[in-house]
Amino acid sequence: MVLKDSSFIKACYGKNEDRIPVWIMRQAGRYLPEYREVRKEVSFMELCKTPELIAKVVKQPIDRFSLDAAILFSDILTMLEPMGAEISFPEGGPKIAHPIATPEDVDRLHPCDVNKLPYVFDGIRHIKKVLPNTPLIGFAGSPFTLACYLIEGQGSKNFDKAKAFLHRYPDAARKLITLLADSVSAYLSEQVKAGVDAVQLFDSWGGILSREDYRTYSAEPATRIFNSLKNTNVPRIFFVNNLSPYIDIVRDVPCEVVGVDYRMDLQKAMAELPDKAVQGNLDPSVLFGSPAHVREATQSLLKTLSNHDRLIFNLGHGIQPKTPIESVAAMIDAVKQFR
Ligand code: 1CP
Repeated sequence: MVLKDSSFIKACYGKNEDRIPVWIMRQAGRYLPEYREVRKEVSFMELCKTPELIAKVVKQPIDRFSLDAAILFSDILTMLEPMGAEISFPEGGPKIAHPIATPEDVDRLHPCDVNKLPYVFDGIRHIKKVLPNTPLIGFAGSPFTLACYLIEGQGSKNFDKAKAFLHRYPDAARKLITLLADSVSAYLSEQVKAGVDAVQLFDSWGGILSREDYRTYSAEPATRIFNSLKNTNVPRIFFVNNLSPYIDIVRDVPCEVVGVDYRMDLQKAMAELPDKAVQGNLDPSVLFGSPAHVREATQSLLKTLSNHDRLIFNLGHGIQPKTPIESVAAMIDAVKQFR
């Protein structure tokens, strides 16, 4: 099958009349026993740096559930290493040594040299060999999301230090965001050259900003990145965690698809984004219910929508590590049966 005729790619352009495509954010991960098996042998970093293993774990959820798209296995923080950041992934989540605290720390970072990430692009080529008929999504973190980790040094609930940095050092903040935006552009463009069929920008933390700051630090850099990818002719997906307060701003960001988090009414998002496809947005915690409950919740979400031609079904955020597999299967089956 030519991939541009797949339900996933057609839905990205709002032209899907077939079955509704479905994939799951974080679909290759710890809720899968076969992924945990691989992780018994190698650390997360080693996994991200071994192209054969990348392809193996990307294929796992596709083999198990026949999902309609695969996603590259890596992390949003991977590209920060060649920029000069020291990253590690201990049990409790990622850590960055010597977080950014001053404008001088920003000056110490370099633009991302994509030649230092050969395992990512080799990984993509390996995935295309083992999954030639499944659209493959490449990805990167949004500049503000990456800045959050660079400044905070780790995950956080509100990323207060990162927000304070924007206002304490506005010139350095703009410099950092522009450096990250240009690095993300180069990184995604190289992923497309290696063979990905779509790209997703994860704006996981832009949703903690005021509207004014969202414009400056999320929407503007996203626009810069997506404009740079325009001629690649792959669909561009913008996942915005906490979309609702900014949806009128996001409407003007040049992308084909907006990923909607679980807090927002999906029909409302579709109505307010008439020229875009939407991706989402079942609450990941629904999957902790029984298969019958999950089936019902999936159908009832789908029934609220007036247009299914520009829908890519997904969760409204990443799947959680303890999610029961039977519920995942029930959700996917309910989507596949719907049309
Ligand atoms: O133990 C393990 O196996 C590591 C857990 C893990 C995994 C499986 C991490 C650490 N990252 C990943 C892979 C990953 N991360 C993927 C590819 C797989 C897929 O989607 O199937 C992707 C797309 C990401 C993206 C990512 N990493 C985001 C954006 C998405 C989101 O959730 O909003 C973010 C914020 C991260 C940072 C990160 N990396 C890992 C963790 C646990 C975290 C979150 C840390 C935090 O904020 O507390």
